[in-house]
Amino acid sequence: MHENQIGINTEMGDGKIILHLDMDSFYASVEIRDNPSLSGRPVVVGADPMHGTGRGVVSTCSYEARAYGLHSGMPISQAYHLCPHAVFIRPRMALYAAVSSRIMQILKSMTPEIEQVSIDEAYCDLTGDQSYVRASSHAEDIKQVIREQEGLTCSVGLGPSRIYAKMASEQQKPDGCVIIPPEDLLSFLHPLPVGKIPGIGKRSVAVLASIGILTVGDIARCDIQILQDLFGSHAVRLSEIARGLDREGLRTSGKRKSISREHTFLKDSLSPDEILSSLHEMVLSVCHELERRDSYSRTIGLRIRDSGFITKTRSVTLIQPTREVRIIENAIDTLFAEMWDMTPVRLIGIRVSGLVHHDPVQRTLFDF
Ligand code: TTP
Ligand code: MG
Repeated sequence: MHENQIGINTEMGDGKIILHLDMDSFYASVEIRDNPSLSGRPVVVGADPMHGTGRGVVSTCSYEARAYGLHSGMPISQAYHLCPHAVFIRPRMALYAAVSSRIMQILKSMTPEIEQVSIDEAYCDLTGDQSYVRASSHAEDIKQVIREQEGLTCSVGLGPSRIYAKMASEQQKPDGCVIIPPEDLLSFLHPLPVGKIPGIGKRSVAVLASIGILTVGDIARCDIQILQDLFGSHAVRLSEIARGLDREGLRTSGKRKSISREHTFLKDSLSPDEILSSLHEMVLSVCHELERRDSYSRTIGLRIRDSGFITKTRSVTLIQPTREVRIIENAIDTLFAEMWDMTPVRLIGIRVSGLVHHDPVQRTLFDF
């Protein structure tokens, strides 16, 4: 391995880059896409208004309808009175579900890891892009593919945690793309009204307003004891969010974050040749999988378990993500030389993580 292939990546530290994506007026946009004569008109998807006597609610409505004060959850009769000339459509759930699953497939094919949280909303981990410049061009690519393949717009936000990414994506709807790197986090957060924090509903907004707390910045400066009296066990997290300290990533099992292989010897092995040839087979298999997923790995790990079931693991982080057999093999050989203490080996395993989805070299050369 080239000496400079090993090293801790200092460009990003441990900072996550999380993307939140939310389709714009989702059900209504699908209806408009399938019937372009509706474009530009107030469109309401929901219960039958029955000329103002209908029961049930608005599922969603186009942004043109929102200009009349209509919104999701509003009684359909009220929506009818506010905007009688709107086009009222019954929901076609099977259609929206099919569109949703194609959009999630696009996200899965374009990012190493996604967490779908509703029919039209998902988080993706773009940490592997290593910089907000690269991640934002990645985000624009995603928006473009969804537009081209599905004829729909979405809004995305990028930030150092899932909650900041979500707050960012909501900032510029529809068709927005808001990037909040850590250095801009406090100036983004502090002027926002407290109700912009997901989970802070109307009641909490009113309680906070009653003691003069109107903005996220006011929460950040508020004594934690006061927040504790109001929000109990949620106070600490709320305060951290307001102070820009939250770093929560995706809530997934992490299955797609790494690829691993392991092998247990029939008889504990003392032969470096046998151990290394088994490791090299695993490297080949991992590289095939990386290729199949169109991914590259930044962190290469080795695990050795001895006959007494003591397990040691160690990893190296490469400067450039790779799926080259030679580079990964060299990293494994180096780790093995460092870790093996010549005692019998029961099990060995390798794990590649820090997966990114694009060719890092091409990105560096052509995109920036
Ligand atoms: P949202 O993403 O909350 O709303 P939206 O996509 O319609 O509009 P926005 O541009 O503000 O994101 O919800 C996604 C879909 O879920 C929405 O199109 C319809 C459905 N939905 C309901 O059926 N009832 C509701 O109360 C809400 C909020 C959404
Ligand atoms: Mg939406």
